[in-house]
Amino acid sequence: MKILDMTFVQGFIRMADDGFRMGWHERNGGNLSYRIKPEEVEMIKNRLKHDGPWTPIGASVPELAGEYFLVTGSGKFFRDIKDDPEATLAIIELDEKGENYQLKWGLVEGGKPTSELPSHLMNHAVKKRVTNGTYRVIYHAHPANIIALTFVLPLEDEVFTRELWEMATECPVVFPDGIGVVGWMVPGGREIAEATSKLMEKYDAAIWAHHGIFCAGEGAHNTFGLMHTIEKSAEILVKVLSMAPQKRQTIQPDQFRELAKAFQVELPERFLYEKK
Ligand code: 2HA
Ligand code: ZN
Repeated sequence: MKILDMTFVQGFIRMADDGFRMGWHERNGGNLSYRIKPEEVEMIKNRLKHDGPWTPIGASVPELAGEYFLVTGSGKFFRDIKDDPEATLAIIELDEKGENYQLKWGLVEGGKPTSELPSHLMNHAVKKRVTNGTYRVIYHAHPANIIALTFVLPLEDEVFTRELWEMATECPVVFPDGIGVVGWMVPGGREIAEATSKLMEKYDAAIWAHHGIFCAGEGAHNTFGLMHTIEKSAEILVKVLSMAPQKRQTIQPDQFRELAKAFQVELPERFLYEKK
């Protein structure tokens, strides 16, 4: 089957283009990856190359040995993905140790997989384990309001989670486990990948201070929806903080507990602290 006709490729391209049109991907900002299902690999096998060099990932992910990923290319612009997927995207295979990758398709004008490949793959490894393989998408974007909040809120999981939950009633239902935050770090390497993947043990979203956010999910639709919900809530918080230093009224801890009961989600009590 033609690679570009595959449903997972179409969903990936649409998600990337939606993200661009949301304003989350200036220039080459952001990156996206999908862990391809074995039956999907089977359907495109005859259209893949198998003779390229093996290149170090920059991390070790034995849990993902032999798996295939569709990823955005390093330095490629999200703006171009829809018009030129074969030059901006790549399909890679990992070796039997999970330490090297081989290019199987894409990047026809040259290039490498995303500069954040270590973070993507380490997050995939964690999510594959903790979700029993159901999560397949990792998405990194640069949404302005989330980034803005990392300059004014304490960089604590509890504070970001609670403040974003308060901004829209649907938030605790969409991300009941909360959101993690890492302080500023150099992007692209193993260290930030380790910090992020540790947060992915507990959360589906991890904010990088003064940089952006990673979201994880089952498919393109849900993962985009999570990013969208978090950024929308961050936008409301930015507006509220711009209007007044203090909220006049907000959703209270007991109201979150009522919501949890009604929507059958568990909201960890550490996010429902009493404020002074
Ligand atoms: O330029 O977003 O974090 C791609 C990135 C790096
Ligand atoms: Zn980035």
